[in-house]
Amino acid sequence: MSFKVPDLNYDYNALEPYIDTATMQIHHDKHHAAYVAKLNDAVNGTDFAEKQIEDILKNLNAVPENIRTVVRNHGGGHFNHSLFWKTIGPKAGGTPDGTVAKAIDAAFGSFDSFKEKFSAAALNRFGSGWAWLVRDANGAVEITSTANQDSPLSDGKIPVLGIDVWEHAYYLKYQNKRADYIAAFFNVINWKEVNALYENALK
Ligand code: MN3
Repeated sequence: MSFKVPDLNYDYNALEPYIDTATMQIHHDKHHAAYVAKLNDAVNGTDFAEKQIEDILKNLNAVPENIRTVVRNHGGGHFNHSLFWKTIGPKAGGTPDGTVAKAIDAAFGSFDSFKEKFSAAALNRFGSGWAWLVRDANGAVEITSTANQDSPLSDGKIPVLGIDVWEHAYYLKYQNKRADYIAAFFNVINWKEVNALYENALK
């Protein structure tokens, strides 16, 4: 058994004009595939090849030291991107509803306040990384940011939404204008899926 890049549930061009076709194709077929290939190379022949990526990232200290950094980077890349493809989509955006909407209001006061803080976390991540909406075991949400491909799972948090702010996620269309990409991202957030991730984690 080995890790695999999940198929997209929509076409490469489905997120136009917010995320362009070429970026989707390269990001999914090349970048994500490279994380998976390097992860598989690292865990090949070990017990970790049979584990869930979530479980591996929750306890990186259990990974042998000689492959730990590779698993952290490329396993994180695999998990983070798998979540990313699911939580964006066509005919999406707008505002959340369901349980996650209530948690957002409780934590930030309003959706607009959440949007402002999430955007700031994404904009202010220096270099490559992610901004996240995460939840804890009690269902409370907060905004975090990680460098490189580090996953909130490794910090004991459950990610329910993430924005990739590596330049490969936006540079073809937005060049240096990361803020414009972040603003556009809100038009492709699949809140139904975010809510499902939030609620599944409650079980
Ligand atoms: Mn990426």
